[in-house]
Amino acid sequence: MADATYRLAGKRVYVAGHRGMVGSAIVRRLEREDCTVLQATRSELDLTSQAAVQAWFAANRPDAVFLAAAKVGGILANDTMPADFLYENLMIEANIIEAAHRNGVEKLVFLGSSCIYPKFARQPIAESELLEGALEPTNEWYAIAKIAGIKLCQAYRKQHGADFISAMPTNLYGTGDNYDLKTSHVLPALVRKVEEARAAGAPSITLWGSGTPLREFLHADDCADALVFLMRHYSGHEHVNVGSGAEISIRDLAQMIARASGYDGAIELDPSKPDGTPRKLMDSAKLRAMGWQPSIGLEAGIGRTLAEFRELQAKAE
Ligand code: GFB
Repeated sequence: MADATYRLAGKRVYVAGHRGMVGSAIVRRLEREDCTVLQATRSELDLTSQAAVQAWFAANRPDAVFLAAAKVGGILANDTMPADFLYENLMIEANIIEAAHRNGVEKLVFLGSSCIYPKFARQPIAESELLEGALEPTNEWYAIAKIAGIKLCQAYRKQHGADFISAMPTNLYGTGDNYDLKTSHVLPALVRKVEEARAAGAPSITLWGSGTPLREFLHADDCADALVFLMRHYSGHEHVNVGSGAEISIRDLAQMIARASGYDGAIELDPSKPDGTPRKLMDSAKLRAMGWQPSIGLEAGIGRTLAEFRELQAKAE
């Protein structure tokens, strides 16, 4: 285990984005630490307003920050709302990082995404692949904003000695995910498609694209655990990959979800929808070497997600 570089005990810890999937997982994880968690809802604090963010930091004086607030979405949302993904994410991260610096925040963890890497990055993707090639066009807007966030942390570290670090999680899923088929990521979309097809006795479900892209999935609770680990144990210029190390094709993922759900219909393809990056497996050796590893396997995570989706459906009825 790496030496602790930052102690959370007795600290005021702001979780930006506490209503989101990762932010809410961080809040649950921090219940096990002896710290005070600070949160602000969207109506209390508009993170795209520089003045509002400065005022909130001056009034609330956090010691540490998890920057998990972001405009996020799946491949189609990224591809159809490029201005929102670029503008909102740049504003949120620039405002929070500058306010954290001005108000003496001791430690900040910025949350990025594996889409920061080139479309055809060498696999598994090491941290050193950043800016080595052209980005995947469907999500370059989001990727550019997240790369800017990494660079902001590095710049404040270099110029001001701020202990701001960046973590790059792989494709995430988990409690509180977005199940809207137009804007969601693939795993919650397939959970919804399979469950609805089973309930309706439908003969098939349809996947976007070719079904051949490979993705690596990590449960948001594992991600939150890794982020708390990094806040405590890592202080460095380079960002750190946070992955599970296991990859699966989209078609195999659909089959795994169908099996878990008890759905035996056919799986069809809609080639008019984009595939995105062909393969996105991160090399998380750096994090593993520090002593962290995930604890929720994909089958167990899908089981939990199906149960949570069924609960949501039951509540809605
Ligand atoms: O999860 P996803 O939207 O994001 O799509 P990315 C992953 C793959 O699943 C793509 C396919 O090849 C999709 O075409 N897919 C199949 C589907 N059926 C579906 C479906 O019903 N819904 C969705 N959403 N996909 C995102 C980036 O890329 O990943 C973000 O756009 C971010 O910026 C995020 O980085 C982690 O992995 O392709």
